[in-house]
Amino acid sequence: MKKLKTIYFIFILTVIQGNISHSETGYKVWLRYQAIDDKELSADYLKYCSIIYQAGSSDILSSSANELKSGLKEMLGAEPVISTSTNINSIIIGTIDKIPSSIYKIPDSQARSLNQEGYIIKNTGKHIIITAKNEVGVLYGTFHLLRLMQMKEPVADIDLLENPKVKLRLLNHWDNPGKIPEERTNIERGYAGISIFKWEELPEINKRYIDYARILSSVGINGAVINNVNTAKKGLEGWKLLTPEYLPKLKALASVFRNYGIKLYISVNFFSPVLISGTDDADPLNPKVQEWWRNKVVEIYSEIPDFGGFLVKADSEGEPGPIKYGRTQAEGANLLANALKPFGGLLMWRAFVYGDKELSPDRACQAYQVFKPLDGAFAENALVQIKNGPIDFQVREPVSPLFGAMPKTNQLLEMQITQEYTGQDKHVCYLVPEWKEILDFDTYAKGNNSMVSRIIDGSLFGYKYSGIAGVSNIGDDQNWTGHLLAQANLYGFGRLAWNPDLSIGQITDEWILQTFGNNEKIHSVLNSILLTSWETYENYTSPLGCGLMCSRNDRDESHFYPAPSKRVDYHKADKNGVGYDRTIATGSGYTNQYFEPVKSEYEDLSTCPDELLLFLHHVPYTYKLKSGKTVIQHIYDSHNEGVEQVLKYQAQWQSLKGLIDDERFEHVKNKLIQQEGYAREWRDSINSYFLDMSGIEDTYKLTNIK
Ligand code: GCW
Repeated sequence: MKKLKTIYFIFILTVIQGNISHSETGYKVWLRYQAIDDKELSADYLKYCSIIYQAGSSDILSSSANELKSGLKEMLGAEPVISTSTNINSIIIGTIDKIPSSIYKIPDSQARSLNQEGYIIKNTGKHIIITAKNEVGVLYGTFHLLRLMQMKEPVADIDLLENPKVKLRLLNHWDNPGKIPEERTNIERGYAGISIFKWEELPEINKRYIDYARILSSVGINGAVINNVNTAKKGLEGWKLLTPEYLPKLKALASVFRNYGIKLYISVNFFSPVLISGTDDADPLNPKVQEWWRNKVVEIYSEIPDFGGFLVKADSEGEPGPIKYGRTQAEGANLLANALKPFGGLLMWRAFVYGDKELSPDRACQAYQVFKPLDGAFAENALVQIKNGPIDFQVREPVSPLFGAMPKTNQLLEMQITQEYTGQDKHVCYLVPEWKEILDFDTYAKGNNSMVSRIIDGSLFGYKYSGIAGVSNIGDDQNWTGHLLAQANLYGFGRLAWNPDLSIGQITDEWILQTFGNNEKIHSVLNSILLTSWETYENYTSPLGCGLMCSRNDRDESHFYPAPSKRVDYHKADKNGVGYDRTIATGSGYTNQYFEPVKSEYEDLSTCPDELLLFLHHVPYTYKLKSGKTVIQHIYDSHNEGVEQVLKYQAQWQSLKGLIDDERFEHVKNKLIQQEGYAREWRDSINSYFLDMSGIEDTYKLTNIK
């Protein structure tokens, strides 16, 4: 009887759940490989996909074959067989030189247009061939084919050639190895649990490292800096990665990454010789210091021959640098770059410096003042890594004027995937639209069409090395990113790094289809939420480019709660007006760091874009925007609208009940409920602050807002 009851219960559950087969944690991210229920389509796929022919053998090729085997098994119900014959229909994977010419001869012109990581996917009628110059290209091609299948695209006529446009496509972890001092967190600015890198267990490999590498590789990321740029601040121990204790651990991680085309990089402390070996100083011009670095690098490469290189935060927020010895940032960078050079290693030197009393009192001006004069002084294997904006990953900032200002210096663009200032894991804030604006920004460094994307793909100045680095949002939460929808940021970052010209629409569609399937309703709701979420967050937190309205260290999460009264240095609000005057005429002169016509556009109040107005100008509250509204009314309205948008998201999401598995549905639902609370808090705090400051009432008053 009991058994019968159980069966009945299961039956009822199944009926209630309708077409939802199971719960999902989000662990698989976009690599879900859901069973394809369209019989015709799966029959089409099966024509080629029950057999894999592997031309050649290598670890990377095995990664491709394994991904195909598990992905196809889940999508089509049967694990493909590895065959040694090419006579039957199959998927063929291998580099161009290994593909039997009797099967297919890649036209020379095509082979020539492939770069080192590019690939070709070609359906010959009998075979789907995935080929490339190098095995890593085959792996990227494999992920591409699997992506198409997850999106239920036809493969019968597939004939494509893809090259990544950007050479260095990197994740930067701010994970802290070793003991974590009490006031620090395991991941600086991490909102998805603790680090996935288990240093106490390494060199033992856990499965999560492999899944991590699969996830990165599936979107084309080819390098990871696995520890925080803060390496010694307040007792942090990241600097210890250069000690012998850690080398076997690094080696183990590198061996996992290597199979997925990912290079291992680490952040190092500029004072390492002093910290580790007790040398008298760390002066870049001291031959003993130079020798120390050379030996250290030899030690690393003897164990990890494809080690990527170092990332350094120097003379910044307590991390030491060359200034102590009266040396320049370039002299500091070159010390390490020269040591890495014989092995092909790279040195990435961050431009995030501010606070030096000799520089302009306006923080936004400072990185340019320090780095611009050093153009041409950096070694050829050194890159200067520049945050997208001149301050610090605010929800809205102008593009850093350093882009385009150093034609003779390799540059990397640094963006933040982890949502330090954009809602952490509590707010949905899809950053692809923001990143796209940054990449599409025309610097005019060499006239029209000098977009940031062309600087970091190396084409504008013919850089030897260049690329994009994203501060990781990965942690050991089951879903990797804390907020499930933040997975879209990781996905979008990788896709944009691969090709900055991809459209927002394409990236978003790809992510939704792979992560939630092809139900039209789900698609339209997610599209609508994701594509407006950045604007929504901006609406209730930060009007008109007026950044850093947030708390420093109040309550649990810093940079999260509203604290406008503590940030007057940044927004300069007083009784008469608001905004930071950065003009040449009357302000800090920051606008002078741009090329024409951007310089004049920003300098002139009448042409300055509304969304950057308060970043660049100080105006009275009654100043009229291009929309016709006064600044103060815009502040009130946008903050009210922001909250309304969150309420709309809740209703939209609720309409998906029953269409998405319960676990993911409830997760997002709860996040949106939390978000509403925080959005209200922001709105009330900012609006009442500006009411107090300006003494001007909200004339429109959206009183319908509860
Ligand atoms: O603004 C700061 C962040 C710090 C970070 C720093 C940086 C790693 O709040 O947490 O430190 O930027 O980019 O170096």
